[in-house]
Order: sequence, then C-alpha cells, then structure tokens
Amino acid sequence: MSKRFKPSVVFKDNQVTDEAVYHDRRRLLKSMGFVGASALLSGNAYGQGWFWEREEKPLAQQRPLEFTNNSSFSTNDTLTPESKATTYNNFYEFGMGKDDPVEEAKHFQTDPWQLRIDGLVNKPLTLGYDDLFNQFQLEERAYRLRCVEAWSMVIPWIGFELGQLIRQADPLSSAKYVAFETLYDPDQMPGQKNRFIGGGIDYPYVEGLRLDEAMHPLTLLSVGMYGKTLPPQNGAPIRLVVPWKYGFKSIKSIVRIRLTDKQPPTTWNILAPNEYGFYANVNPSVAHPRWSQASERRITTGGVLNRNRIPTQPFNGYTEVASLYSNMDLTRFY
Ligand SMILES: Nc1nc2c(c(=O)[nH]1)N[C@H]1C(S)=C(S)[C@@H](COP(=O)(O)O)O[C@H]1N2
Ligand SMILES: [Mo]
Repeated sequence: MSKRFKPSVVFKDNQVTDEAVYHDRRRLLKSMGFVGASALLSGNAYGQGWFWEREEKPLAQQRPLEFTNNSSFSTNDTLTPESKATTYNNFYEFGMGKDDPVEEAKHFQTDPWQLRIDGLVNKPLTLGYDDLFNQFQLEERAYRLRCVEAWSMVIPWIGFELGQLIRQADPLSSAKYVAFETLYDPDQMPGQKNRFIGGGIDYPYVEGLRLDEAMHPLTLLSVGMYGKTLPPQNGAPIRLVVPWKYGFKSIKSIVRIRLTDKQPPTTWNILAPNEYGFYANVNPSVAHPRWSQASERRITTGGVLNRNRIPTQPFNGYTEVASLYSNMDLTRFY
C-alpha cells in the first residue's frame, strides 16, 4: 500500500471479522439508506477509516448509585423486570423501533454533560455531570409509566424532585411554565441526522409543564433506575418522570430547563395536535382518535407479547394531582 493511500485508521484482522463490529457497520450503512451494503464492505471501503470512528467509541457504562428509599411515593405494583424496561423503549433520536434505542444508543456519551436552568429566574445555573448526582439527596421511587400507546411498566427510578432544582434557581413571579429540551447532537443521535430514522420529528425534542405541575412533589428528575445510573436508552444522564401523564411528557437526556410566561411548544403536540395535547394526563375516558385509552398492557413478566390487560386509572392512579385541574375540562385540555 503506498503512503498516499494509507488509511486514516489502522485496524487489525480480528476487528474486521468481529461480529459486533460487522453488525454495527451494516446498521450504519442501512441507516444511511444504502441497499446491498455488503458490496461496500469489501476492498476499499475498509480503508476509508470513516466507518470506524463511531465504533471505536467506548460503550456507555452504568455505575451503582447511593440513594434513600421513599416508600410513601412508591407503588406496590409488581416491578417490570430491568431486562424489559431497558430493551423496550421509545427514544426516537435513536430510531423508531422499540428495540432500536438499546442498540443504537450503546455508545452514547453523557459525561461531560451540562444541564442549564434559565429563563424567568433570579439565579440561572448550570449543572455539570457530577452535580446531577451530588447536588441533591437521591431517592428511589417505583412509579407506573403509562405510554400513550396503551402499554405500561413499573420502574424503580432514582432521582430528586424537579421542584428542588427550580427552587434553587428562584423563579420570578412572572414564570408560569417550564420548557424542557433534549440534547441536539446528530453525530451521536442517528434519528436527528435522518428524518426517516427519527420519525419526522423536528429536533431537539421539547416538552413542557405548567409551573405548578413542575413543582408537584411527584414530578421527578431521574438520574438512575434499578439501583444504577440510567442506561442511554432510558435517557441518561438525566430525564424527566411525570407519572400521571402519558410517557411522551417524560423527556429524556435533558440539557435545558427554561422558565417562561407562555405555554411552550411540545414535540408530539406539534407533530399531531389532534392526537397529543399539551396536558396529556392519563385519562381512560378520553380516547386517542385511533384507539381506546380505557385499558393498557402491563409489561411485567413473560415476553413483551405476553398480554396482561388491566384497566387504565385516571391520572395513572395518582389522583392526588386532580386538584391541579379542578377548573378544567379535561376532554378539551387533553
Ligand atoms: N427525547 C425523547 N424523550 C422521550 C421520547 C423520545 O422519543 N425522545 N419518548 C417518550 C415516550 S413516548 C415514552 S413512552 C418514554 C419512554 O421511556 P422509557 O423508554 O424509559 O420507558 O420516553 C419519552 N421521552
Ligand atoms: Mo410513549
């Protein structure tokens, strides 16, 4: 091989034949829309080095966390096994299939990280990666998670109340809403690079709550689950958990929290306003235009296809939040 055409990345024979590497490259090519990718895998394609950069990143790691157990906030419902909660996911930045995120996010790098809290506050602040775990006492809470697609899980989250963080930023009296934003990093998130992978969403994924909803003690910022830091597919390093609302409100991998005086735009509402509202409170008596919300498939033991139909509860069983909506017509503000 002449110097002129020396590949930018040197690889050993065993890397070329490694199963995982092979599948990674195939997936990448597939995601770029190449058909018959195998033709590209021979000869010169290896020499371009470009394919290897992504694969040489380290695998995302989880580590154990220290936390207290706040059983007064936890449900007694049977927990969903960790192996299900970490392999059946919605995270369109990493693909639309339920089994895409666990695969496509496995190299997702979350340290360093910056979470910015600003907008209508007296003390804007930025949390670095370590601050996410050290700033507040972490506690474990088992919450039901009800997806708008009518399946549900029970997940032992570890985190702290969003209200604690908002109080630290000291909101102005003009603040009425809280806007959230997921990381925008197309190099790490294939769904942000390609509309066909990312489901046509205009990224970054954004969400919002009314300030009183954000301050409710049930509203959690989660940094872990099942005793450890979050895996990337569940929203590492920090994600929102609002247990009485449909799962799409629980935005993952957050980089910005902004206090505002106007109701912020939210991703699924922008995409299909007649199907997904701003409030998105779990409500068995308000059907989605294309399916009933009266019952749900609880994912516990057995295969994902092992159906365990249970009735859906108003506010996902968290009826203590009902007073937040006492003057509202919840069929109109769905
Ligand atoms: N940034 C981002 N956050 C997201 C989503 C997403 O696609 N992107 N999907 C939402 C949906 S629809 C659900 S049901 C939950 C799923 O969380 P889980 O995979 O941890 O169970 O994440 C929510 N948060
Ligand atoms: Mo969802």
